Amino acid sequence: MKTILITGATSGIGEACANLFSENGYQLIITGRRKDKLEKLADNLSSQYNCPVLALNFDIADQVACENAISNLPSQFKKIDVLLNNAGLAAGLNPIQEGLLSDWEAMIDINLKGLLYVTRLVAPVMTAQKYGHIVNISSVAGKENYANGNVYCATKHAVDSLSQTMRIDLLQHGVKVTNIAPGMVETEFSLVRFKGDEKRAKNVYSGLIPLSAHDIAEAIYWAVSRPDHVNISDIVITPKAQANATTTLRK
Ligand code: 8X3
Repeated sequence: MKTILITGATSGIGEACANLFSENGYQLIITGRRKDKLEKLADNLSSQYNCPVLALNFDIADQVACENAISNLPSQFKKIDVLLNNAGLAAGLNPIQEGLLSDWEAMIDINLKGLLYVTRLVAPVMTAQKYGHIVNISSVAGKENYANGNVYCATKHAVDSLSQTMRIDLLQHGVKVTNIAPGMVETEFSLVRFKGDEKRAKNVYSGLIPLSAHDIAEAIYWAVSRPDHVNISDIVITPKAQANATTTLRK
């Protein structure tokens, strides 16, 4: 049975992937900060798909917590086939001169440092076993820049860059690396970015059909389920009504 470790599995793309990978016979290691949601998801997955699930409740921005959780995995979960670096967030949408330091720090700590902490712990497992697949969730904001996106765009550009360099470093070890760059996906993303302002969050997707988390999960599952000799390097995926990070068609 293959094992996938999914960070930020309690909602959105992470949760959709948890469902899709369990449905396809994987056992899961799911991580998240929200204990209740994480445990509820673990219960649902094991009862619905009858798959082993290990729920690890910690904050990936906390390096010691990452180490405690991931370096002490039960033997059944020690062999990790796929690492899905999904945990991430956008906090605020302000011009650079008005940005909140706490927002910037949250994005740098989770989107970038958290991804690195987890990767640093899991990549040696994969290089030792001489196989594995790391999937990094970046964004169209990692390919382009938009007004007020400043630090969010910077973190996602960094993830895009890391995907490219990880692929080089891990090449000789038989470990594949895929970068996923979604456009507008209707999840908690905008609600988190706008600090719970539901009207503003809803407005982001008004007049168009956004992607669902399941749409992205399907792309990820497709990339991971290619034959061993095939590496999908990068997938940019937007709604039909979005041409790039800043151009949308609304009705
Ligand atoms: C999410 C896509 O365009 O809102 O990363 O930044 S966007």
